[in-house]
Amino acid sequence: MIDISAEISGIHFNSCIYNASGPLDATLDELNNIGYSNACGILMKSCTILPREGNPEPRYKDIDGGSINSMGLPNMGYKYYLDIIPSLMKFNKPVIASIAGQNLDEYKQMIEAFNSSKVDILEINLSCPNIVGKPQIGYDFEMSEEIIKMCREVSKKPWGLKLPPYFDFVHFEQMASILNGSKPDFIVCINSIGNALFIDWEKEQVVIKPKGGFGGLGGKYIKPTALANVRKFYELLNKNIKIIGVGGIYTGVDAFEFILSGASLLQLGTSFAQEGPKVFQRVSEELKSVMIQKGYQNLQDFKGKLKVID
Ligand code: RRO
Repeated sequence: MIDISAEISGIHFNSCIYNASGPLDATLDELNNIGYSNACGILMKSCTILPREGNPEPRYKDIDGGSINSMGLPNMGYKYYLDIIPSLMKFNKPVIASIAGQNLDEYKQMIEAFNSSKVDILEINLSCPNIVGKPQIGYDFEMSEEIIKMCREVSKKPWGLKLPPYFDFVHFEQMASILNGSKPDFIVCINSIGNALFIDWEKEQVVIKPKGGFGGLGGKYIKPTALANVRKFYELLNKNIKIIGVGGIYTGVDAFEFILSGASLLQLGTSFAQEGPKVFQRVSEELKSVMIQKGYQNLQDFKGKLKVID
C-alpha cells in the first residue's frame, strides 16, 4: 500500500494534497465541493474583519501557462467562516482558516476569534499582492516579525504563514531567522508572484481591470520559483517547521518534485481553478504512480532528499 498521508502538529491528513486559499473556497457551497472531493483538507478563502466585494471585474484570467489575478480579497468576513466551521466538520478532514488582517490588531482579533472555534489550523496570510496602496507584509521584515511574534503568543491552534516568493538569498536568511525564533508549525510557499503583467497582443490590452492590468501570477510559470522557495527554506529552517508547497502543481511529477525539495504537504491553486475538484484525486493517483515506479512507500522515503551535483 502506498501511503501519502501527512501530519502537522498532531493533525492528521489522509493524503498530502488539498486546495490553496483563493480559488473556489469563499462560500459554504464551494467549500462543500472541496469537502466532497479527494482533497485531504478544506482551506477557506483568506478572510478580513468585514466582508469585501474585492476589486472590479475582470479580475481573474486563465492564460496558457497559468493564471493572473487581482481579486482584491473578496470574502464574506471572518464571522461567516467562523459560523460555517461546524458544518464543514462532517467531512472529517482538517478545516483550515486563512486570515488576512490589514494591521496587527486585525490579525490578533481574528486569531482570538478562531481560537474559540473548532477550526483545526490557522494559515496567516502575509502575502496578498492585490490590495491597492498596501504592500505585501512578507516583504517588510520588521512588520512581519511583529505579526509573527504576536501569532506565537496568541494562537492556541497550530498555525503557519503564507509567504510571498523571495528571490534573494539574503531575504531568505532574514525571514528564516525570524521564523526559527518564533517557531510557527508550518509555512506555505508561495503565494502568487505579485504584480505580473499579461497582455492580449491582438487587442493591445491588458487582461484584467484592477491596477492597470498588474496581478498575481500563478500556475506553470511559477513552479521553479515555488520549488526554489520550498528548497531554500528547507535548508534554512529548523526541521520541526513544516513546509507546504504551492505554485504550479498540475501533475504527480510536479507533486513529487515539491516533496523531494522538502515539502510535507501540497496545495493546488490554479490547477484547481482550471480543472475543478476532480484534480485532487488525479494528482494524488499520479503521485502514487510515480512512487510505485521509484519503489517508495511513503513520503518520508524521499522528502527533502533532492540531490545536488558535486
Ligand atoms: O484575493 C486576492 O487578490 C489574492 C490574495 Br488574498 C492572495 O493572497 N493571493 C492572490 O494571488 N490573490
